[in-house]
Amino acid sequence: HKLYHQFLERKKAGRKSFTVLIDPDKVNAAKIDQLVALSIDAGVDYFFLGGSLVIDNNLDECIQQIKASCDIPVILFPGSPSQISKYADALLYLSLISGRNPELLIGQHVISAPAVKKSGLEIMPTGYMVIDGGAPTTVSYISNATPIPSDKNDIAMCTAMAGEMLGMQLIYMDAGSGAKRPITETMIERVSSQIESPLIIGGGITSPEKAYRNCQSGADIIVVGNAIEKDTTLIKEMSDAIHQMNRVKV
Ligand code: 1GP
Repeated sequence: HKLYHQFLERKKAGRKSFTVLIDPDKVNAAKIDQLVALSIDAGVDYFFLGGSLVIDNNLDECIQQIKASCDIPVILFPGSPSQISKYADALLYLSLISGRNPELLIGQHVISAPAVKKSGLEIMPTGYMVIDGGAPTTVSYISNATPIPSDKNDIAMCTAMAGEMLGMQLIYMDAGSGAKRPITETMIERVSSQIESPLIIGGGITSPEKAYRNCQSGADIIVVGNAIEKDTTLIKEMSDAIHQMNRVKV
């Protein structure tokens, strides 16, 4: 449990981490090279790899290419059980605890359990919570589950608490890729005050200021995908803003 141990150590030290989300369907080899070079330069902590759809089925190649040029850990963030690759370092083993779709709570896990176990990946049990991002996102549509309304802070808090007590080692609150409204700082504060597990926040984060405020509110790991696809200079700006928190503490 190498990476999870690192998450915990960082949380204990109040250190914040920045994750770049790469959707294998949206990148080609040249784009991966560019993203990796910029991420090394910016001091990015992790890569998450995954998407809701699998169009090209190039996950293995994508990860091998990343691994060939850097040692930033690659963590799978799968939209479905088919998105598993032994070349990654770890797997966010997601249960959609904000929804009431049994397939995404436990059904798909049962079907894919032998394959997941055989992969040898570090498994990170993750309570995945989709929060309403202002307009239907791919994840809210595909999951066939109602997201938590963006102003229902107590529902989010109780969901995260229940997930943690059920044994989830991470809580990931996601407004969905390209969300119009990212998760509010009030919700992040409320949830982070009641859980001890590392808290991952993503979905619709487009500015370094928002990333910084999320960290101040209790987020441990910030995930950005969409905004970076549009403007790669944001990698460095986001990374600096998030790691700024670490310097303040020291
Ligand atoms: C989506 O949390 C991630 O699952 C990141 O969202 O693409 O909007 O940054 P964005």
